Amino acid sequence: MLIKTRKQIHESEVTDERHFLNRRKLIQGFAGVGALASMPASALVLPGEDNLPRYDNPRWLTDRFANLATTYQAQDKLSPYKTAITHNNFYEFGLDKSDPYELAQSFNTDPWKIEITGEVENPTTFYLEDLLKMVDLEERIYRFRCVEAWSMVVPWIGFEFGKLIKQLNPTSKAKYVEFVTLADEKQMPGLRSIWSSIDWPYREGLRMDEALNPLTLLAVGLYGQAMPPQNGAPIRLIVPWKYGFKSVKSIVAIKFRETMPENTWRLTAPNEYGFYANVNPKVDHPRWSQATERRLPSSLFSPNIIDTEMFNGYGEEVAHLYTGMDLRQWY
Ligand SMILES: Nc1nc2c(c(=O)[nH]1)N[C@H]1C(S)=C(S)[C@@H](COP(=O)(O)O)O[C@H]1N2
Ligand SMILES: [Mo]
Repeated sequence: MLIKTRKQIHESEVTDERHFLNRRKLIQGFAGVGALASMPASALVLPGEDNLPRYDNPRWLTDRFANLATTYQAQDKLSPYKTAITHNNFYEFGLDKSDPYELAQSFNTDPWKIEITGEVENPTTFYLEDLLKMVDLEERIYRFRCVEAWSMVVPWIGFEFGKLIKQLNPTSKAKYVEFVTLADEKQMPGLRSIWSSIDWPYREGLRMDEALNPLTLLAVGLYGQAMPPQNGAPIRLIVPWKYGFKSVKSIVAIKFRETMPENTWRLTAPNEYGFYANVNPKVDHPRWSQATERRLPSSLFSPNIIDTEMFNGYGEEVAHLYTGMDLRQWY
């Protein structure tokens, strides 16, 4: 079954999550009194641990975050908020894990347009604000496993991509979906770097049945807040059973296609990264094992190594998509 509802949060699971849970308690405290809608957002801004930034804008978005249902919850302990917003891969802002946090804070993402093109009844360019009026937001706590063998557990806010697809009416020729990230040299120092061998913009793709799978999320927030720039503001894909590079950030175009799209990491190193990129402990990366992962936070003295699960533990929901496929060949 897909939908597992949060019963009760145990204090022991969440000691690191002060911001998130303080906020949640606040929100629950106001639920039912009708006071929340009229409160200024700043009243919910809590002082951050280590003065970490918070992301409570834009209001038209975060106003919708009150009383969201948690519709899916990994049993794992959440990663610290600090880890989620400071340990990032977003090559448009640089190659180091700390670059996106350090260099993306002034990234301008409102207003934001998304172009819907290709094999679809009415190709349209939407303002994100209008696109989000078509869907309900929910919170989902997913494991997130990077191909580099580290992982996190993050509470995302977003909506099921499949529910949007159905409203966009793709044609019968639509067999794949391609996603394209913004490529703006003025705002993204990584695009100007002479060290970058990437053919921008960053692109990714899914097969149609993968895109329609109920686990596939378009996320606009995390930890009860708007998506931080370093995590792919204002809207990104989350495909929890695949390696993190499939979860493309800062999406400006979604194209329905008859043919399999290219994806950035496969273009860059085709013998190392494929199109499917399903988390698979039995198929190693040519340069390292994928049998285990470092669950962040991880340090030299406390590496926190755990076994990697097939499909990142989401086999019940997605294994049927790949029956009859040799996942060693289709890596
Ligand atoms: N546009 C874009 N999307 C991207 C990337 C990137 O460099 N550019 N990196 C990917 C990789 S390799 C990972 S592991 C995740 C990281 O997401 P996070 O920084 O929110 O943890 O984003 C993915 N999406
Ligand atoms: Mo990654």
